[in-house]
Amino acid sequence: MNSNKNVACPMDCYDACQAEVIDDNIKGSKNNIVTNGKLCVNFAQLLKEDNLKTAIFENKEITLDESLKILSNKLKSTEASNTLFYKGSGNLGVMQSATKNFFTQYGSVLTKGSLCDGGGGLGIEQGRGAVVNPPIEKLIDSDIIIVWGRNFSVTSSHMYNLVKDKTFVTIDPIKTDIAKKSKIHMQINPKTDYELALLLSRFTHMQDMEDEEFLENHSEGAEWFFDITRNRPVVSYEATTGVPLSQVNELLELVENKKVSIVVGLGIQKYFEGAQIMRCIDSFAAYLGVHKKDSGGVWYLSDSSFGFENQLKIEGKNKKVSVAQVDFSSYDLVFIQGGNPVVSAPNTKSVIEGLKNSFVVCFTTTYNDTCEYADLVIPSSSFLSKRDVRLSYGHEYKAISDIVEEAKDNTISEYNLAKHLISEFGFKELKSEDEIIDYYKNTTVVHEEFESFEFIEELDIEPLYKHKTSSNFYLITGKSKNSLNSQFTIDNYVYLNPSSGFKNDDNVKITSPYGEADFLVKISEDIKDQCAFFYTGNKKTNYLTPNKADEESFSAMFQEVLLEIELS
Ligand SMILES: Nc1nc2c(c(=O)[nH]1)N[C@H]1C(S)=C(S)[C@@H](COP(=O)(O)OP(=O)(O)OC[C@H]3O[C@@H](n4cnc5c(=O)[nH]c(N)nc54)[C@H](O)[C@@H]3O)O[C@H]1N2
Ligand SMILES: Nc1nc2c(c(=O)[nH]1)N[C@H]1C(S)=C(S)[C@@H](COP(=O)(O)OP(=O)(O)OC[C@H]3O[C@@H](n4cnc5c(=O)[nH]c(N)nc54)[C@H](O)[C@@H]3O)O[C@H]1N2
Ligand code: SF4
Ligand SMILES: [Mo]
Repeated sequence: MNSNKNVACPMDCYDACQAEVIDDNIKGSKNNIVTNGKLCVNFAQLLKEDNLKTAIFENKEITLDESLKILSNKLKSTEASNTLFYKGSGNLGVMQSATKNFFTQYGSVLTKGSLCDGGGGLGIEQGRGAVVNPPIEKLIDSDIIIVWGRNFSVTSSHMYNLVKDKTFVTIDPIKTDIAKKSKIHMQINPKTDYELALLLSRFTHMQDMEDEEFLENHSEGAEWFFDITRNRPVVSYEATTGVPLSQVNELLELVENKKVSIVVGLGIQKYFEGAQIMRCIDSFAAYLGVHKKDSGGVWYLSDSSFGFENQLKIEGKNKKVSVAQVDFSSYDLVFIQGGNPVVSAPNTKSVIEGLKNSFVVCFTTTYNDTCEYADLVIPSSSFLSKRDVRLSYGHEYKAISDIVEEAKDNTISEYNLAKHLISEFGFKELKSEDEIIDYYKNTTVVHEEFESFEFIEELDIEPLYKHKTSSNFYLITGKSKNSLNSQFTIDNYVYLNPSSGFKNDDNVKITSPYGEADFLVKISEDIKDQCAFFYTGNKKTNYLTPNKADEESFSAMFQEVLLEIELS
């Protein structure tokens, strides 16, 4: 391995770690303040992955060249508008979108929305114009960190390390690692976060803690927002949110005259009205005056490419379909890159049925669950053999990747595949790799604060509890320390509270309006009663989830569902 070279962790993770090769070993960089010399277990697992060594066509091993010919011929003989380009987030380097450039020019259908952060992102955009996190220094300079629907110490372990001595408050139905480290844990009922945000705003007003200067000079609609908070008697929130008023008082006492940060995660927005819910939380933050202070602020999964011009983008008139609702069977050819929709997309049964009825190309580093349904598998080169730049959705530092290992035979990078196809079809060429990488390396985005905050002024959210029967369970999913979405060490259990009446190792059948699947039970006090918890990557969970788009952002809403559980 070449020494003194950079390696960016390619994985979909807030931390976007920078590594470097030292004496033939890959080590976390000490110069990157977030990475701070350490990498995680998932990085170690990534290095040990059994990457594809040959291409596969109709279950037979073939060479890379043969696979590229089959792909070109198939694309030439298929109507472009009957093809779909589907990109997952297995590698988040900027060079990954080279192929999207080709498929845009070719005329494929593309996807819109997200399986991840789309709803919440839209909510922030509606209030502040763009989804941008404050500089990480402001998090480090705060006194109190409210962790809202995010498993902060697990899903961004490096960001957590920078602030681990702060006082934490966690709002989560599950007793997560960070909840156990918190001074207050509000074990909230699922999909009631907007109610808690309204209640907290009401208490903020009752205790004269609102930021009058911000409300007068930097915002619009605060009175309308405050009106919504007054719609209901204060005590009625206790039953619906499951959060005692005493804890609400405790939180406000804790934050009074303190520098406050709120780190919001996916958990609050895996629902139909995810954007409205996020906007309520951001509005509470605005009301309390968390924005525009020297320290503190609100963090979410920011738009990591904000302020950069996409060097691989090309304008096209391509049709776009919601990624949550993709019907793979309606295309003659489906090209899947860096994704594993058989496990990660909602409604596994319809995903599999769809894939069985289309010509499926998987462009991937490893033979994943989706490859089982592929006609053609093209091996992507390892991240160690690709030049790239990794931007972060957690903080403002970028990571750089040089080539530290020669690409394995019969593998190809995303950039080279795109270049090859573009030349085959005589399309407009890509910029050179040097030019693209230099642009991202040399461009610094200066943080600009939003001008004015727009409060949410109307609310229309249908709570899940309204339709929940006493035998129903809420579906909750969250990331695991030992896996990265569907990659690495997968846990297929359903986790239930002891009050569920089930016991360890029970075989249960779980049913939802969208499908059913069998699971083995693990009992845990950490799970709130009436919740069924599954780690992300569980091979069965998405048999239960709706392949429908949320209200406004075309994104998935994995938790907009109620479950029935019985012994099987
Ligand atoms: N180790 C590891 N790290 C990862 C990943 C991984 O797979 N493994 N995945 C990466 C990716 S792709 C992403 S997007 C990020 C996401 O990272 P996070 O934002 O932390 O997302 P999740 O773990 O999905 O969910 C966060 C929390 O929301 C809680 N929750 C669920 N429903 C509700 C609710 O209604 N209200 C509230 N208040 N909380 C709720 C869950 O219990 C969970 O603890 O993590 C990244 N980092
Ligand atoms: N029920 C439920 N479902 C969820 C979630 C949840 O919390 N609960 N989380 C959602 C979230 S936040 C996300 S982000 C999505 C993630 O969903 P996906 O984007 O589908 O991610 P993975 O399932 O991890 O699959 C990534 C694949 O990319 C491949 N890969 C890795 N590196 C490269 C590379 O360099 N090049 C190429 N071509 N391929 C590569 C790997 O082999 C791996 O199989 O899942 C979503 N699905
Ligand atoms: S913490 Fe995240 S970015 Fe850092 S090495 Fe692990 S997976 Fe990669
Ligand atoms: Mo994600």
